[in-house]
Amino acid sequence: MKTFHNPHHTLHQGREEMFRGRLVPCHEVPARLDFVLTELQRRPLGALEAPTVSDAELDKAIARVHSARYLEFLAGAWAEWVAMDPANAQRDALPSVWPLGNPHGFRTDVLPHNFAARLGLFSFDSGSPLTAGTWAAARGGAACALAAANELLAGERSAFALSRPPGHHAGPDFFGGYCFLNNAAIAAQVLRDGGLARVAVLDVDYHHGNGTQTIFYERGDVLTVSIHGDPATEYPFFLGHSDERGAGAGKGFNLNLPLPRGTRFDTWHVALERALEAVAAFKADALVVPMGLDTFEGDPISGFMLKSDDYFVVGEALAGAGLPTLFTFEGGYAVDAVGTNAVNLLEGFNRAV
Ligand code: Q9C
Ligand code: ZN
Repeated sequence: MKTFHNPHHTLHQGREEMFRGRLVPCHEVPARLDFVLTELQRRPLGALEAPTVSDAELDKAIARVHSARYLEFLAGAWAEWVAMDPANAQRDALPSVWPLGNPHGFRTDVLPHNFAARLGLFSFDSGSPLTAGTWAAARGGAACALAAANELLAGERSAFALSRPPGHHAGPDFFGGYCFLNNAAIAAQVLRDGGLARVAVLDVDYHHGNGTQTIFYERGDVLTVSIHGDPATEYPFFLGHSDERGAGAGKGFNLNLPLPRGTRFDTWHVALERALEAVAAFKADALVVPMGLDTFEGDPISGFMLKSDDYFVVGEALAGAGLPTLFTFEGGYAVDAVGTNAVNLLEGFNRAV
């Protein structure tokens, strides 16, 4: 399994996020990726390289998933922020006003001139600071996803897109949940455009993959499945319930498997088997796994009880689908365990193929 790592990830380094009523140091830190890299050097799974994709190919892949006005905003946001006040160069931009969705009557079709208003229009929480290097880092992550997808299209059994910031909460035209560009969705779409008829996404992050669900909700060619903390109590709260089954041509092609906070591996594993049955019934040509390690018992912001050794079993079960498989790197905030847990999962996969 080849790993494509994002050499630009440290350019995104948020200072603080709004958390339970105060600004606290960001949970999503560069060290997360460094721990995975270190563990991969200790227990190699295959070649470890930076992606080499052309700017044109990359722009095209990103634009297949995200709207033009969102991308234009994201690419220019930091320059705008600093132009407003040179002192802003020392602070991150955090949204604080949002247009509630329908039917609350606020308009989202008119693009405000005001920067803070657009920052809110294109986001859904105050936990995801936009920084000087956010765009460059996120773009580097999309390049990893694209390179990994190309690897599968070339006939490889698996590939790993190792990047941060993560992606699965980012939607067609919004950021949030520490995510700006949806790497898993970009990879899935590249696989579709490369000729695969059906692609399944199986999201194992603790948090519901709301961005990916929204991107593919009305499509029957990409199955989205997510196992996550019940949104009744867990972030992102407003999506991820089991009655969300897709709409229009996508009806029947979204599956949510919410589990209560406190869930242990035996119960979690039953949900994984159900998810894999759905993937098999869909007759997918490839599998994309947004790999969050925040299901770990030691995670500081999550509530499942998986242990480090359980991730070997998760990897093995995923390999059992028998499909070309692409992994992205999503959550996981027990920083000093995230490398072990990620590589355990991928090693479990490798052993079983
Ligand atoms: N102010 C991922 O695991 N926490 N994202 C609440 C809101 C957000 C997690 C903070 C958790 C996001 C990729
Ligand atoms: Zn998560």
